Amino acid sequence: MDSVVSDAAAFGVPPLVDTDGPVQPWQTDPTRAPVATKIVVAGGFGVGKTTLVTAVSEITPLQTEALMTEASEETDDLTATPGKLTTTVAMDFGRITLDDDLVLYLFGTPGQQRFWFMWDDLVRGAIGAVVLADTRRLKDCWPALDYFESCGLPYVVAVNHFDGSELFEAEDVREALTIPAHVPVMIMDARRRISVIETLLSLVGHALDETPE
Ligand SMILES: Nc1nc2c(ncn2[C@@H]2O[C@H](COP(=O)(O)OP(=O)(O)OP(=O)(O)O)[C@@H](O)[C@H]2O)c(=O)[nH]1
Ligand SMILES: [Mg+2]
Repeated sequence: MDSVVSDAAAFGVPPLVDTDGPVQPWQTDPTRAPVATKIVVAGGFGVGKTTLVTAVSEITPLQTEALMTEASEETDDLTATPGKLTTTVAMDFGRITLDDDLVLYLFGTPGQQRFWFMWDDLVRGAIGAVVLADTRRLKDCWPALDYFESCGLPYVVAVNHFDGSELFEAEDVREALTIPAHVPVMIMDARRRISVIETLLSLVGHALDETPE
């Protein structure tokens, strides 16, 4: 399996001033104290986690994509994403600054079941998670929902609407997945920056609501 780690340095503590991406006010002004938070992006295989992190990151995202070969044909169902050539084998990492001082570090999980052992490490210190879902294969997000329910991490459900698939109302998805009423469920597009930002803002708001004073 050929694997590519595009920026191994980002596995460590992210530098305050990155070598790429626009310089943010909090990086150069010592009087500003940005609020840095960690957010996890989870969901089933090929649902769009890497796409989401890439669409919104202001730095070149770290990606750990490996080419998929015929060897994984029997385990990885590509029916819904025939154009998919690679899969995440460790994590995605990106960063976005919202409202000048709120810095979100995004950690995308690998979708394949054989890499789920990494989740415990990836979620450590996170304020919340985005669970991506595809209405053509809703059950693929059950393990992520179960995981965040059982560890008590606040999460939102973001339905990544793929072109050509039937468009459902958020409330229909809530009912199908039996998501509790207080958990936000939204229809979004992981390829569109503005749509991803709306999803992240919803998660931050929800995490604040859930966090005891
Ligand atoms: N049409 C459409 N295609 C999408 C969308 N989101 C992702 N894709 C495509 O679907 C495929 C899957 O995207 P990835 O972002 O690699 O999915 P992933 O969840 O990171 O996959 P794993 O890491 O392998 O679990 C890619 O070929 C994307 O180009 C979407 O909203 N609409
Ligand atoms: Mg991925």
